[in-house]
Amino acid sequence: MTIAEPTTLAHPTHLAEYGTQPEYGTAAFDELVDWVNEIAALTKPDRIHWVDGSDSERQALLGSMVAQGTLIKLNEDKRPNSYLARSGAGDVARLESRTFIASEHKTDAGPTNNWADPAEMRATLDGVFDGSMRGRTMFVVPFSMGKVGGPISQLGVQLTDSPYAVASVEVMTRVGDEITELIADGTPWVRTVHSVGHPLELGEADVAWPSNDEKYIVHFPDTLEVFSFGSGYGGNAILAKKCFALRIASVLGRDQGWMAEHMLLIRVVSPEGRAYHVAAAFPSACGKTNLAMLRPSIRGWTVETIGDDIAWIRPGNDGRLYAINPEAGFFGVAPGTGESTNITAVESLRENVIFTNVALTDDGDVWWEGLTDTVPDHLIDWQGNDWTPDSDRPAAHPNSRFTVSAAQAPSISDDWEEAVPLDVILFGGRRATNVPLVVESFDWNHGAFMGATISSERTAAAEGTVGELRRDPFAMMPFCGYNMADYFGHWIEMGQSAPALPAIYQVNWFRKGDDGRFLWPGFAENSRVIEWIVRRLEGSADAVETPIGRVPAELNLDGIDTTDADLAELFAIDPDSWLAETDLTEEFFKTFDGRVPAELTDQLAAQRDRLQTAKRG
Ligand code: GTP
Ligand code: SPV
Ligand code: MN
Repeated sequence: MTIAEPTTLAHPTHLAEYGTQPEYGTAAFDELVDWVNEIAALTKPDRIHWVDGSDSERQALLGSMVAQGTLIKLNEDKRPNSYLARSGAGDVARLESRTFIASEHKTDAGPTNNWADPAEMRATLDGVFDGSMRGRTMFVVPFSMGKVGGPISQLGVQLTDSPYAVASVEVMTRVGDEITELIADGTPWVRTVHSVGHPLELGEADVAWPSNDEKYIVHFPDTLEVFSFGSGYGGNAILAKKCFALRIASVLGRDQGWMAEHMLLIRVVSPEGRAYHVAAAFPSACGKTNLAMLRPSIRGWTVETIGDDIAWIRPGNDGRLYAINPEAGFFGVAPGTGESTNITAVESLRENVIFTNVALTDDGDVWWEGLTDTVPDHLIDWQGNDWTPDSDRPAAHPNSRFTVSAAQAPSISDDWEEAVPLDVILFGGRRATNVPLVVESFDWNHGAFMGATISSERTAAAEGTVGELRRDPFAMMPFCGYNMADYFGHWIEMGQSAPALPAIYQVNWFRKGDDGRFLWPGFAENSRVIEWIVRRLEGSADAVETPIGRVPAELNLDGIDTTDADLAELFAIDPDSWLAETDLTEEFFKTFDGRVPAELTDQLAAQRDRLQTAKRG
């Protein structure tokens, strides 16, 4: 295995023959060119490269990053066409504290977002972006979220000085000339600008992972623009993902009567061959990719993957809600993804993958905690240091990730790019206590209340103390582009706009016993919960009413050794802790200054009544 030495060339020759500006000669295309030139005048790159999305261009781009030292090419025999990137230690996750909603009015951002005055923020950004691309190439990346030309799809363009971001956006979205053509024809598009914020002086050598200590991830919801500065990592740099497909799209959805959600999307097929579509909102690193690739442990059931992170949902003419996965790839959490937990993901990663911040094996392959039961004797850790099982730190960063095209998952649906009618919506989070394995809502508004009251233990997907419990309504706390209380209201309204609504359930795979062990085996066994839900839809499974919703009268436990005691603990509902939780929800709702819809405060009051009745016994 050879690791290329970083060169001092800012512009490796690999890309020289690519990147010329196309010509369309329409007013709409001129508008794009004017914007590109305007951003270039501000950021002052050495060169502008229009990305055409071709395979040969991609290979040249990857080659330039290997020459530069940003990517390490993995062993071609073990992991064909795959690469490892190592980010700087200060650039490893989303930064919620540096994420801003610059809406005209502060109340339109709401108490759960960092608001910035748009005029002041524009002045700040003009300062930090001034000359920020000096010595670098600015790439113009036209992309489509949803299949190109699809009825629910949206277009965007990302300008970036990060070839790593370009290579990632190419996997996560659809990139290419056919998008530029649609833009030239007048299809609306969203403007996104990204700089790692590390300009190069003439002759200055580049570093493997350029970034800046100062970071801004800024959304202008009123003008549908995104500006991201200083980070090259994940959602901070792949602007089509959280910035556009959730924060900006949630605003479009509010205004146009649809929904942008942090949800996976699957098709469940029962042993009788009936298909059901399930969307599930879990906070970051709480099991979406795992459930999206579920390989049921119970006989006769299959699950097909449609999406693993984001769903765009619209009412159809038949009164049902239809969903698409707007993305084209998976940016998945590596640690904990292994043969025993998510074999489908492991099989999806055999080739054509960009790994970030995982460990490198001595034979030029990758490894992370949980990939295999046996731990290699020696590794190079995510920061490039020697590592052995005695080392007192993880070999892979807890938020290390893989970037791979969705089509490569063996479980992907044949028609995964089409919209599917939703039968079920799940809400979940990481809750060591209180929240049962599964609870059925009484109706849409009660289900929306479940979504609005999700709390979850923090993960490594963003900065903050891992394990600390925090509110994450609808798993959208970091991703809602407007006032969260108005978003609650939008959910209530959507419930009135579609008469044939999906059923809503709350799930929790993460409840622990007093001894700290997970009470539920999780992963493939989560299919048992899905089975009960499907049988409820079909009317053949029974439920028991509790103060917080309905729980299974019986769950299929054939073939697993969950004890009766564990099962009782998994479903235990303690009125006192739930009343305490209800008080906290009331406090949380109060932070919205009366903007929380009455339907949800009514749900809160009704739940409190039911809990008090239960307590009196
Ligand atoms: P984002 O990409 O950040 O939005 O995360 P995600 O929700 O897609 O998370 P993912 O499925 O990648 O899971 C993250 C972690 O949760 C991994 O370490 C998994 O091993 C763990 N996990 C997923 N499902 C289960 C489960 O059923 N039980 C337990 N105990 N852990 C799980
Ligand atoms: C998440 O944090 O929910 C992710 C990863 O899906 S990122 O794209 O970095 O936001
Ligand atoms: Mn996510």
